[in-house]
Amino acid sequence: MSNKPGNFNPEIHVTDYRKEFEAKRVTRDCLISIDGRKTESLNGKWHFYADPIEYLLRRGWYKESRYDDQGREKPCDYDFEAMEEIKVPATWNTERPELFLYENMGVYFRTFRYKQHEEGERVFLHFEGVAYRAYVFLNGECIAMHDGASTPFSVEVTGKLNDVNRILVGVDAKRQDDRVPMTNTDWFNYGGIYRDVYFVRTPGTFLKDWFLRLVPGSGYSEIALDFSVDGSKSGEALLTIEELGIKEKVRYEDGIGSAVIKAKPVLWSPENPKLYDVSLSIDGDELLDKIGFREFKVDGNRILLNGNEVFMKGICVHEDDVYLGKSTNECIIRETIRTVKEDLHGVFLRLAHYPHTRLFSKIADEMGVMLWEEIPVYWSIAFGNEKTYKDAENQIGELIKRDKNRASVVIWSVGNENPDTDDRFAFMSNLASYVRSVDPTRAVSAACLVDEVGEKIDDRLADKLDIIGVNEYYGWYNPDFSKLGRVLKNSNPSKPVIITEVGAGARAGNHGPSDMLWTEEFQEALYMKQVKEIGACPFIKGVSPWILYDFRAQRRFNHYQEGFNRKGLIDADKKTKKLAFKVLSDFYKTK
Ligand code: GCB
Repeated sequence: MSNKPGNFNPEIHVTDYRKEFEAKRVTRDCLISIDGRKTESLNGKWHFYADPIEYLLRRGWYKESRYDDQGREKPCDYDFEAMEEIKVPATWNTERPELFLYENMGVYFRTFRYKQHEEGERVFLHFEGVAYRAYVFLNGECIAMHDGASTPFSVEVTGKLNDVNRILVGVDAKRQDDRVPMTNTDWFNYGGIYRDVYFVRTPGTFLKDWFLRLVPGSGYSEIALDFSVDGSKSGEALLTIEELGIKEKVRYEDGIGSAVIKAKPVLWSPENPKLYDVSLSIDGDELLDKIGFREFKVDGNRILLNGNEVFMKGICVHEDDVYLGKSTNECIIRETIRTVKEDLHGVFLRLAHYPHTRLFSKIADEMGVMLWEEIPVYWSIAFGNEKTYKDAENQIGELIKRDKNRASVVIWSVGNENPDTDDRFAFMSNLASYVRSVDPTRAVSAACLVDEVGEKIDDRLADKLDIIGVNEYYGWYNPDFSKLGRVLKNSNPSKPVIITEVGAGARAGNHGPSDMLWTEEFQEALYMKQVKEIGACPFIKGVSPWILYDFRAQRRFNHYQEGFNRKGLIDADKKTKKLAFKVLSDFYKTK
């Protein structure tokens, strides 16, 4: 039987309506460098409505076509200007009580003015973070679709702008098993345009991307530069680092240029986070940044920063705030890094489990703390699904593009606590190879699980990593603390190990005997036992306990948790330190 066309109404009967928009996918290849560029903000109040049945896409509301072919007005069900207003950037969950648990599509709308400044200028819309999928429409046309909740994307809109422009963004925050992450996580699934939105103007020929770093193994005496130019095939760029006496002309052909330049920079480190003012210019365009130079490498079981062995005294942190959700700000980031450096005597932060805002690594460069950056290849994602792989690779590709000039970023993590299956092995090995192919100046790692049957650190992925991350919760999920000693004794890794998670839940202010779960005393006692074992193990070269602050999680509902994971050393108020904080701080002070 075939369909009877007369009774088929595309507006209500088509089910694969997303396909045409998926063809507009933007990836890391579209991302442009905004270093030193003047941005024109689109933050502020946008109109917003919840669209769980996706009529924006399904019925083509984005076209705003209000009249039929004969000029008669259609009975339209929308008026974007009449929708209530909501803040951008912000997670909608923290903006409206009724949206607290909303995980579907939310539609954002605003208008903005544009006036050409220069003949031949190009214009790019830029989103720093939209969770999870964004469909972007400009003046009635779909211009972009982007997947990935925590990485930036750009889309060129040259020639598409009027004096007044209508922009609509459909934000789909659904959990799906083929996404990265999938449906099951231990953090809150915030939705919305929760980081900055702006547009930037560039000349017709502009610098699209650049990568500047110390050449590994050059005896700290060479700087390598790679860059790409859009709009012209060949020409000359000028690299200037005045403080180092560098003014180097570099040719580019086919839009690509590279050079290795002799230099003796003061090396960046947490103790001395030296940054240099750097400029790269071509005729009519310039990128500017403050960049630090350092060498981070693994040698046998040792981790070396600028040739000196370091113990990675760290802590994990989520991008989560009681009031702001997954949005954050400079004040919070500065106070986080200050707490780690001054109060905890640490030098390292694991930014779990997805890319945090670009501001974090900028401030970390300046304040001096080393970073582990990660993509949410978390637990059991769809390792056998090619689409999922592409999404993951694009997320880490966008992250590397965004942060590769940050001296503070020393480790790229390709995942967390994944099962040691064949599909996962292939998926994450490919990710590790991809990361190495685009950035040879950092270590590749992942937070792995212990082999609980063999009682040792043994994960097939370790072969593909530079540093083995290990999450262990002996004394908490596994009450048999003595197992940790056996695991460490049975293990003989050929690479440095960082204990990437360890911890216990405690409600701030809940006091009692040290064998009573959820008390600060229990957490304190466990930290004492843990740091003793960890500190004595020769192949453990760092630790980042779970976690600095309590954070919102949708699977934590007991009397003490009340919607929060309580393993923080500091309460969700980001102020109240629990007893265990001092244990870790004392350990780091003397280590
Ligand atoms: C883990 C996960 C982390 C969880 C933590 C916990 O192993 O990597 O995302 O939040 O344990 O508290 O259970």
